[in-house]
Amino acid sequence: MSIPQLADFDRIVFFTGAGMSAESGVPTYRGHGGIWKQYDYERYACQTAFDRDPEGVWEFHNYRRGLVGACRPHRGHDVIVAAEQQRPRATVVTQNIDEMHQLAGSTGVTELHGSLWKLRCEACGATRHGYDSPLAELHCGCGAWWRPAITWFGDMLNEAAVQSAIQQIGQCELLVAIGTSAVVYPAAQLPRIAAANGAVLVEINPEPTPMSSMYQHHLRGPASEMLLQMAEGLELPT
Ligand code: BV8
Ligand code: ZN
Repeated sequence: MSIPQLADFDRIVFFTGAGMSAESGVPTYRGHGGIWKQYDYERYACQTAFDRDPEGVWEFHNYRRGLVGACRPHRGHDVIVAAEQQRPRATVVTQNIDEMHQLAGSTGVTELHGSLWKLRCEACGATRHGYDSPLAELHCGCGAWWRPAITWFGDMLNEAAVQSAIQQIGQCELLVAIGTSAVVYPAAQLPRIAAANGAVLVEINPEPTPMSSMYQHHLRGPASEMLLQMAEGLELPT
């Protein structure tokens, strides 16, 4: 079966996971070099840990800011930006918190799990979006700890983000899932909506996933190369 070409579709959703950022140098969560192999999320990346040991959680999240802050988008991100600019409606629904899509120039990004670069104060409701790495001032002006505005395990997802994702995925003609292991819910089940609506589904991942059987096309390789194979007819930045 020939590889679907982005230029042949008007409404496209790119559904991305950590594997989309792997070639940028951002560690994935699972598999080889996965960050959960080095750091137990129950100690460093969940509300209970934050309530018990905010310093430890901030030490880990400043470490992540340092890691991610040194990373840059790759050619696959450029393909997605070109599709956004040259197709009537191409958007990104991402599970990632690294803002690599935005750094590449994507403007239609829905973050299902928040952002490493966003903060919120649970005491006064203040929010902050900045790229300080490390974050030096760990307390909000009201004196409470800043909390990374990330959806940790056990957190409810941001309802507006989920509803927006469902709307985009429900209307797309092509869904391209890139670099996700499809094991974390409720995000993992969102592509099912596109399948139910008869969209064309492409899975870009060197490995199969529990959701692979739902996809008509499986591009078993790295995101940058596989996205370039879908980009005939798109003008890419030099
Ligand atoms: C929720 C941000 C309601 C955080 C993440 C018990 C208690 C509480 C909850 C649960 C529970 N049991 C189950 C749950 C639900 C839980 C869940 O699904 N757990 C799973 C593990 C079973 N979900 C939740 O907790 C969610 N909230 O359900 O709220 C609730 C509340 C209370 C109680 C019950 C229910 C919140 C989930 C969000 C967690 N936050 N990230 C942070 O970063 O610190 S999860 C994290 O993993 C990512 O955000 C992502 O969403 C998720 C999956 O990761 P992937 O992106 O897929 O990355 P991964 O490393 O796994 O895979 C990389 C893939 O890329 C691989 O397939 C690899 O082959 C591929 N790849 C590698 N290189 C490349 C490549 N592909 C292409 N190119 C390459 N070069
Ligand atoms: Zn505050």
